Amino acid sequence: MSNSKYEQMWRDLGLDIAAHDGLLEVLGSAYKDIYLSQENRPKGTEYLDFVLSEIHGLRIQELMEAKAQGKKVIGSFCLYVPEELALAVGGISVGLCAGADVGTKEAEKVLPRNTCALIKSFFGFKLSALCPYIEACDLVIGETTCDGKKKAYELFNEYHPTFVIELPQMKTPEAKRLWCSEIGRLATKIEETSGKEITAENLRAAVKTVNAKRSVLQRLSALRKANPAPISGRDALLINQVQFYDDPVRFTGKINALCDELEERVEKGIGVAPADAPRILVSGCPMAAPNWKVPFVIEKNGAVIVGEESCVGERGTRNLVAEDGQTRDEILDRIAERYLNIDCACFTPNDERLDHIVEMARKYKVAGVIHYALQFCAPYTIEAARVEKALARENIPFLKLETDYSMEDVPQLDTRVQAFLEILKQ
Ligand code: BJ8
Repeated sequence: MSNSKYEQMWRDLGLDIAAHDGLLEVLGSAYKDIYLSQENRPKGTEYLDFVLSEIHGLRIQELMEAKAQGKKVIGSFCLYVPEELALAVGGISVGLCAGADVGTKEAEKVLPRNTCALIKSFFGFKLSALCPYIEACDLVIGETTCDGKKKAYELFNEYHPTFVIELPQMKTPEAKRLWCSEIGRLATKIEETSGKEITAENLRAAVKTVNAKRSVLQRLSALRKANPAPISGRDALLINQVQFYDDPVRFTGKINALCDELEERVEKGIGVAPADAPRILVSGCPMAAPNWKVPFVIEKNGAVIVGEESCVGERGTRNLVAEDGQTRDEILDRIAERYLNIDCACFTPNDERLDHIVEMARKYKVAGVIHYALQFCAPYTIEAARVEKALARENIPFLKLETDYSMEDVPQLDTRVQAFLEILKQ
């Protein structure tokens, strides 16, 4: 993944070149072990290999070229931040990665050790000058989801311009009104940052672009109902991760072509795993790139992941923005409505999430659900108890994992996943 032709660009962005080279090396070898070692991958996954090989290269170059033309790059760490607004002003929306522990040491100089790995990761990337996406961002949008994130943004703002929107924690009519006004406040901020007006016309076009991207991800999900599964969970996760970085129109085209190929596979009964491989639904915290640890452990033990109830998965793609808004304000309201439907564990009550997990378990005909939560993530670790009960009522086997981004617990995860898969086979 390292490529010296981009070194000047990385220097200009202020990256720590030696540490960044080390990161690319580790990423490259993890990718080889976890992705390139898979057998019988669909040919369309070559797009993913290319994107990953150029993730800090060509894509960053594209961002820098766009910035040179006066376009703005807007970053975020959460699914509640609508990417349509940045697109409407001709900007680029980037879902910032927070899936590696390379900057943990630096992060822990500022944040308590018992902070979740995702928060330490984005802080660490910034403090260690390792992420060209963060450095390319003109503005980062934070949100009041969990306590850890919301307090971390106050500190993050001291290092990088950060604008925080208030996300309510309940879905009452009052909360909906607050959220609509927050989306309006964000729209104004993006207009100020870009020097461009958000109009009904450019917003409508942005909604169409993002809806098309989410529709193709829905198509991908539907194809995974097939048995044998036509694509691995690892590759499906990677597709869901890449959607946050790549150009949305290019991404939609490439994944549509990949889905055509998967459709053929389904017709011919070609799969990535045997038809009797245990089918698993993974549910819980988002797996931001390059966090591939748990899916690798699950699939290398002979199971196949057929769905992700996660922000990097179906939680982020199941809803589209209604396209019937006429005026700028109406379209902003439709956007607010769509995003408030997301069922993050930061909300209370959050019964929709329980319903969605059961619905997905049935839809993808899974043998069991593996709940994945990051250590110190109160919303998901606590909500896991309700998930377990909801699944027990339906007699769906459940395994709860709590982990972080280090590799130290891989043998332990391996043993627990193997034992769970044994039970599923009985
Ligand atoms: S919409 S899941 S992306 S908040 S893992 S930082 S919750 S302590 S990531 Fe999230 Fe938005 Fe919700 Fe999705 Fe806090 Fe938990 Fe850490 Fe988390």
